[in-house]
Amino acid sequence: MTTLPGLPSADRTLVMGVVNVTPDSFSDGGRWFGADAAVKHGLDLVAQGADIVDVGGESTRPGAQRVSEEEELRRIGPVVTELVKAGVPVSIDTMRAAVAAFAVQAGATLVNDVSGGLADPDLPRLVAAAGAGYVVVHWRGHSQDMYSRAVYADLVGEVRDELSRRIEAVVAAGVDPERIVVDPGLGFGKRPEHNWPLLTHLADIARLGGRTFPVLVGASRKRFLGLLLAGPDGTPRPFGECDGATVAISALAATAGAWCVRVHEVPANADAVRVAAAWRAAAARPE
Ligand code: PMM
Repeated sequence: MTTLPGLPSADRTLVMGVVNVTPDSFSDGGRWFGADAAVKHGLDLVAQGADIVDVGGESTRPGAQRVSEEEELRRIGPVVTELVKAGVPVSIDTMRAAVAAFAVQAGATLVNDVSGGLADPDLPRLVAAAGAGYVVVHWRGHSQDMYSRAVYADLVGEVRDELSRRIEAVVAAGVDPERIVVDPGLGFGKRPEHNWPLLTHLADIARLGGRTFPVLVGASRKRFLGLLLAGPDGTPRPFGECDGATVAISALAATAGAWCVRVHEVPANADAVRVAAAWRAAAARPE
């Protein structure tokens, strides 16, 4: 498995546990809104097997309105600070340079930018100066109007081309290519049916501009899983009941060589990436 400087490494896919310090996130909004609850949740995720904790203060669910920078900082500040103090590898889920600047100053080692540097042009320069890792996510616009842009003639080709252009831009801003992680951005500017071919082409998404980048997969509790598991009357399965499907995706993505899976419920996903590692090792051994 690829090792990124300053980040945990293992001979298996890593598990990133999610702490959304928001009242309205996609799947767990409101549960960890207070700083104390959020810190405790992050520590619990590590105890359950998370390798990295991803802290976010702004919901990106479809239709979500943006929060102010001050409010985002107020939400994530104490959580990042306390988790770093406790020795937890922290990733900051933000599209804002000022929020990332606070977090890396406090000791976060990965900046998870779902806009791939498009939302705030100062963010890539900040990541470069801090020497942090950078998750470059495929994205076509803010959540209010994300589906209007979900039109593709050649889905995998367009996602690869757009990711390549974002990588060129962030490298031009000074980001070390060795510290870049790519992410197909499941659900971001994607209709439910778009997510599946991206999942089955992770190796193609990893190979961009002559390099192979580590890949992060964020399928956890997303709407396309709820739709897959809809009841007989077509009602989507609620988010909280999609963890089994998330675990299946983690096993498959890890078997396909994903660097990391971003999940809300850690224990079964931590098992799944270990199963996948054993599977890959056995497949690589001669009989
Ligand atoms: N998805 C969400 C938030 N952050 N970050 C990355 N890198 N990849 C993702 O797919 C991703 C992300 C939205 O999910 P949530 O609001 O349910 O946590």
